[in-house]
Amino acid sequence: MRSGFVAIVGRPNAGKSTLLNAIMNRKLAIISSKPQTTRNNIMGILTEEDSQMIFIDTPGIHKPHHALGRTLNKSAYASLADVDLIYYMVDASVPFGSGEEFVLNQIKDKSNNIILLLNKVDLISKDKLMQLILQWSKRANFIEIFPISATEKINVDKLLDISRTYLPEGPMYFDESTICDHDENFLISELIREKIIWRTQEEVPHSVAVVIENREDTETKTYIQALIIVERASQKGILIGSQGKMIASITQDARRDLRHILGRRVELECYVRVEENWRNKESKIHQFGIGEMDE
Ligand SMILES: Nc1nc2c(ncn2[C@@H]2O[C@H](COP(=O)(O)OP(=O)(O)OP(=O)(O)O)[C@@H](O)[C@H]2O)c(=O)[nH]1
Ligand SMILES: [Mg+2]
Repeated sequence: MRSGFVAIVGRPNAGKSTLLNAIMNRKLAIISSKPQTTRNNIMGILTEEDSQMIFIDTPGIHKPHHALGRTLNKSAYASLADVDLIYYMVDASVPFGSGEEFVLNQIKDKSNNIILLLNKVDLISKDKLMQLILQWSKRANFIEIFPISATEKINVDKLLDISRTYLPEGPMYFDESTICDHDENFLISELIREKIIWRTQEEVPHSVAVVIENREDTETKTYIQALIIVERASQKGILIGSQGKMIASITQDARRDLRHILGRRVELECYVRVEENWRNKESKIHQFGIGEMDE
């Protein structure tokens, strides 16, 4: 059988997590229109008749302003080591600039097996796409340049077919029932964080961490207590909202999703705590489950 690892890397907001979910046909990673949504490498393991492909979604590579940002970049770079294939994803709907150039320079010499994914082609014209393909083909030696749309699932199956041909003959790395390297509580905390990102603006989405404090499963129900950590008292105020309306809405959004994903009734309680400046404290970042655990 053919098997191997495929890292999905690129700038924040390119659509990496959307692609992982599209490939896996289920939600393993959270998505938002705001940059720096993903904070951990997330493996999606796709086992088929005669192949096993392990996709690694990574945090967007960016210019860091905190210890947190450095941790995110480090995870993305770590994914590049020992993979068989790299998907370098760019957002085809935004112009090429210094941020992209920086990422390109970090990646282009890391492997001979880089597929450039021009994502969000649903947003651009055919002419524009032709132009982009020409421009990108001069920037580095990609083994393929692939226009895709992760949301519309344009060319995703074709991408998988071609990717398989670049993987070596190899073993099954995971048994076929394993689809992700994180446990259910990770997904639960991430879904809560997603709802917070969706409902808040500016610095708040970036200042939030979520930790599952307690979980109990009975015959019919799952009880979850989640701790939401923010950096400042003002952010705590925003998250709770007047008369607790904001936290109630977030809790309700998350509970709806969790009920669907866990397939059972869910009771969710969320608390908010201030941890001053946690994004600059390595020990807190680690404690909140961010970054690669074996580093
Ligand atoms: N129109 C369009 N939007 C897309 C496509 N793929 C992703 N998006 C949107 O782009 C935004 C970012 O998607 P994500 O998947 O969260 O991006 P990411 O690369 O994982 O971002 P980080 O985790 O911050 O690095 C979301 O609003 C997606 O819905 C696409 O093919 N077409
Ligand atoms: Mg992401």
